[in-house]
Formats: sequence, C-alpha cells, structure tokens
Amino acid sequence: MSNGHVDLHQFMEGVKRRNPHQDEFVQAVQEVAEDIFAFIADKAAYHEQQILRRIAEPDRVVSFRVCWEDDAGNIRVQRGWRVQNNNAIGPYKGGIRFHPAVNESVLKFLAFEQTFKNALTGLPMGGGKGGANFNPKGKSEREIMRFCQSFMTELYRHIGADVDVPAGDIGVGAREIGYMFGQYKRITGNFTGVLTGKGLEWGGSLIRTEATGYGAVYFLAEMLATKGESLAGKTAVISGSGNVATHAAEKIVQLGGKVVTLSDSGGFIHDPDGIGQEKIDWVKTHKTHRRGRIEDYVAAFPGATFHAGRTPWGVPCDVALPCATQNELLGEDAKTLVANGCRAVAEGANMPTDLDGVHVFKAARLLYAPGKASNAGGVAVSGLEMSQNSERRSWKEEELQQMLKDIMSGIHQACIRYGDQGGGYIDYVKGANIAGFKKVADAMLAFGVV
Ligand code: NDP
Ligand code: 2IT
Repeated sequence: MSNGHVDLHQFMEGVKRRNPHQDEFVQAVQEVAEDIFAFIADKAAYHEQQILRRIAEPDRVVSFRVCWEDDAGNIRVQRGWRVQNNNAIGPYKGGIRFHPAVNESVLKFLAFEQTFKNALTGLPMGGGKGGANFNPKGKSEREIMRFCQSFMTELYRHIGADVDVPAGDIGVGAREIGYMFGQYKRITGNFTGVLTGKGLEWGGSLIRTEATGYGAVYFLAEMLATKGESLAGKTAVISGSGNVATHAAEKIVQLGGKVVTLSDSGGFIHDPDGIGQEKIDWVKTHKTHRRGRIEDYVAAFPGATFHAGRTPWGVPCDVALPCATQNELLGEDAKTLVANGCRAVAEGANMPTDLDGVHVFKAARLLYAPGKASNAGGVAVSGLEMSQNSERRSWKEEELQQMLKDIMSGIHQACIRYGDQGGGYIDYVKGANIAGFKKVADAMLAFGVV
C-alpha cells in the first residue's frame, strides 16, 4: 500500500494544520518542499517512505523552565528548548540562540534548516537547534553566567558528544559557551567535545569564530566566478553587526571589496567611504565586547549616517549579505536590490529572505545563495572541532583554512549539480535543497521505518 501521493498543496496544508501559529517553521518547510516535490515526482521510494513528512516532524522537542536570580535578587523565569530534528547522518548539531523573540516555531525552523545545511557540509552531523527567550541586552556578566548555568543544568541530560552537540548563535558567543561548558563539566565530570565554539585553551578550534562570515564570502566569490567576476572593486551592503556580519565584512575587504553598511536591531549605518579593517575592529569591540549600539558608529566615524528603524537594502550595491536574522529582507527589498543592479546575494543569516523575496530573486535569475548553503562554514568548522576533540589534538590554522575553503567549494559544486537550469542560470536554492535532502533521505531509507 502507498499512502505517499499527496501533492505539494495538500502536503503544506497538513504541515500548517499540525503546526498552528508556527509561521517561521511552515515557511522553512515550504521553501524546501517547493523544490523537493518536483525532485521526488519520479522517485517512488521517497513518497512511499514519507521521507519529507518525517524530516518535517522533529525527532523531539524538549521544552524546559529556566529559573535564575537577577542582581536585584528577583527570581526570573525563562523558557528553554532543544529541538532535535534529525540524526540520520550524525549526532544532532546546531546552535543555541538567546533572544527575546525565540519561540518553538523559530527553533523548529532553524533545526529543520540545519538538517539540510549540515548534510551539505559533507560531514557526519544531524540537525538540531536550541535556545531560550532570554534577552542578554542590559544584563550584567554575573546574570549571564547564572542564566547559562541554569540553562545547562537542564540541557546537559539531553546532549552528549555522540548525541547532540550545541554551539553558538544569536546572543551566544565564546563567553556563553564557556559558562555552559563549565557547568556541563561540573555536573557530569566529563571533559568531552559536547559543545563547539569553545575557547582555544579548552578544546576549541582555530578559525571557528571567523568561519561563518568568511565561508559566506568564499561562497559569494565562487558564485561570481561562474560569471568570470571577482569581489575586487565591488560594493557590498551587509546587515547585522555581530559575529557573522563583521567577519563577512572583514573577508570582503581582504578580497578587495568595499563594505558600505552594517546594522543592528536599531537601524543601519551607511559609510560611503567604506568600512575598512580598523572600523570593523571598532564595531567588533563596540558590539560584541561592550554590547553597544551600531548607532554610535556615526560619532566615531563622522562620514557615516545612521538610519533608525530601517534595513540597508535600499543602498545601491553590487553584492548583498543579509547577516542579522530571519525575514529581514522582504519581497519589496528584493525588488529594490534587483532594480539597483545588485549582482549577487549570499545569506549569512538563516532564512533572512522571506518567501516573496526568494521568488523575486529566482525570477530575476540572480546569483542567490540560501543560508543553508552559504552560511554552512560555521557549522562545518564546528564539525572539524568535533574531529579534533575526538583525536585529542589541534590542527594548524592553514590546514583548517584550506578545509573551510574546500567545504564551501564542495557545497557550491553540489548546488550546481542539482540546481543548474541551463542557459547560465544556477538555482542555488533548488540545488542546496535537493543535495541536502538526498543525503539525509538515502540514510533514512537504509534505516527503514523508525
Ligand atoms: P550575533 O548575536 O553575533 O549578532 C546578531 C546581529 O543581528 C546583531 O547585529 C543583532 O543586533 C542583529 N539582530 C538580531 N536580531 C535582530 C532582529 N530581530 N532585527 C534586527 N537585527 C537583529 O549573532 P550571529 O552573527 O552569530 O548570527 C547572525 C545570523 O547568522 C543568525 O541568523 C544566525 O542564525 C546566523 N548564523 C550564525 C552562525 C554562527 O556561527 N554564529 C552560523 C550560521 C548562521 P542587536 O545587537 O541589536 O540585537
Ligand atoms: O546556524 C548555524 O549553523 C549555527 N548557528 C552554527 C551551528 C554550529 O553547530 O556550529
């Protein structure tokens, strides 16, 4: 008996019905399903075994209370989650996000996307994501430490070096990973590679900090090379001013491009003189270490202007890198970028472009890389950190740099393999979705109905 022959519309109606009020999750599934339904049309096994339906149902969603005490002695209660989406090709792997807007829908979309992204890296990692609706802004160092410890006091029982390996994401960097690793080690007594993004002194990997932003720019350069172009002399518009945005900016500058914008949740800064390495270093210190606002950039560098409450997509550019958060680049923004002559878009963030925007970029046949392809460098180096932890040794920077470049290049090749539409147009969304899906799906077929 085959019960798998629903069409795309029926499939999505089911996803919506089973996941009420989870718009981000439904959006991420739809973006993948649009390509996968066409791919599996003539492949009965994937239908009969309900593979996409199963990938779109997380293996489990763990939700828990996180209690902590603030500096004034008030008891505060947050909600924490770990979404373990799929471990067909390796232990669950994916970041932890601390942001007030975190909810189950956001983490389910991120864990779903992560499953395909991790498959694309070629490394043995399944997909997961976690986080809490905790706002690190305005919190003291001690409050952040106590929150991380409390979060790990529940999370530790669900993770493990061969089970589920979390890392950083929005609001979680090396400092938070340190507090969480310290608490894990204290509770279990185990010094293992249970988290990635660790400090270099205690099991971390060189270039993990830079890997997502650098990798996104390597991917962008690969896309431009298919048209015989390079980043030299190109003007780049970037959103965000955190880990991914600042390292993407740094690599653009190293490759001879000019970065003219950065942003945060307050608005964007436009610096027509270019945001060079010194200015990027200022942003890193100001945003990451001092937890400041991007708005303050204009006082430090008077040639720039600040645009409150706005995203930077109206600034004319050759290339654009959305590196802040989901749904920050809408259909109208995509039209503006295309009208202004933008040649290529590489997503550093996860699902920064909404579905309308994706359709605009596809229709314009733009060089457009979805985050699951172009931001995979971060989790790829996390995978290399896991290998180094298992070997109990550290690899050299040059080796890791080369491996990151090779992995990004391999993802680019995989996108071409399944996304080449002929006539010089590569649909990178389709290529990434199919290449990621196929690896996970074929593993699931091998396991039978589990
Ligand atoms: P950071 O916390 O270092 O920086 C986040 C940046 O995005 C800040 O500038 C922040 O501004 C801005 N931002 C966050 N939420 C919003 C919002 N709702 N509206 C506008 N701006 C916002 O995070 P990362 O740089 O690590 O992550 C950025 C993106 O990249 C995320 O989508 C993440 O999932 C993705 N990513 C990260 C990887 C990594 O290795 N870190 C790997 C792959 C993808 P503000 O300071 O005002 O909050
Ligand atoms: O979205 C992502 O790929 C990350 N936040 C990094 C995940 C990881 O495990 O390094």
